[in-house]
Amino acid sequence: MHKGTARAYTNIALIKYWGKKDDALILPMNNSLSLTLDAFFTDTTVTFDEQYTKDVFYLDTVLQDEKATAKVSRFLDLVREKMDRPLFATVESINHVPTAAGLASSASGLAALALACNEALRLNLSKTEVSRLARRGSGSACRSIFGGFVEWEQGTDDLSSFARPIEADRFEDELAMVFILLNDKQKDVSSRDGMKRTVDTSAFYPAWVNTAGEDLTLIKQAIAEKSFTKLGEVTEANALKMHATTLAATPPFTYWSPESLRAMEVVKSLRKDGLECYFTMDAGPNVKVLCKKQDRQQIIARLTQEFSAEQIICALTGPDAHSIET
Ligand code: 2P0
Repeated sequence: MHKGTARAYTNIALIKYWGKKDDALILPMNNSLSLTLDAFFTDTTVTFDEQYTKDVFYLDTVLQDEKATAKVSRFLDLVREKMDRPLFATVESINHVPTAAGLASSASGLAALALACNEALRLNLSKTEVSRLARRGSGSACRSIFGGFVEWEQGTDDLSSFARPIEADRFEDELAMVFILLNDKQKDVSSRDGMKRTVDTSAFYPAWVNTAGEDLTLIKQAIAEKSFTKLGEVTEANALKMHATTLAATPPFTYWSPESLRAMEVVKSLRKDGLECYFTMDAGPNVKVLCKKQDRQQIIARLTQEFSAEQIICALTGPDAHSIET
């Protein structure tokens, strides 16, 4: 029996990953840059055993159906390529995400699974190699191997596409991300399908690719200068640009709901009142608010005047993914 357990934290991109140049290898069209967060994480135990006759997957102690298990099996196949004698596995994942938050994250999930496999099989992969492996499961998972600010270098092939931490002289410790939870329903268009449709059909997509590099340069300057204003402005603009590409896709779609727009307006009004904060959004209606850690209580207080307290969750910067002794 070969058993390993690992914990990985979710991450939110400030410069988004949006579109692949290689669907099979999950190579992105542009570099992305994220902040790893402490509030949401996944603990995964994987056990490979000679006795097993198939892969089995439990999520939050519930046995998963064939479809969910097949996804895990496809990832395990990549790991089995590294084994002399391939074995089936049991995967047990616990998502430490507030219930009904709609934030079950493939990033923390696949990052924890990749690292747990490394532990179980004593593969002795470097963090870079674990990041590459996690990327094959879900692109954004490669960033969850590291804490703090993380850049995913797009690369040109399987070897050169991985994430690495960005040295920021502890600037990341001055930040917080406040989540406004607006909808916990399954989304209509998955991020995987949404980005593919956008790459294939959106007239705005070339503009996204052409300007992603500039946005990355600007945000790295902001980090180097520890300029919160610059960091926030680039973050917000980049998110808006990503979401603009979906409106020009065929058929068009958006992840925004009326409540998302309301939340964005609230963020703008907080800013007008001198509480500096900026929004970002991903492949769903929830709005995430980037702010200074020292301002977070005031911002939470203002947001709870507009939304219910259960809808507001605050995260600080999170650490590297790590193995857990069982
Ligand atoms: C991101 N998203 O950078 C972007 C912004 C969603 C919007 O990474 O197909 O689940 O498994 O590589 O990683 C979500 O996409 O997609 C994502 P796959 P993934 O965080």
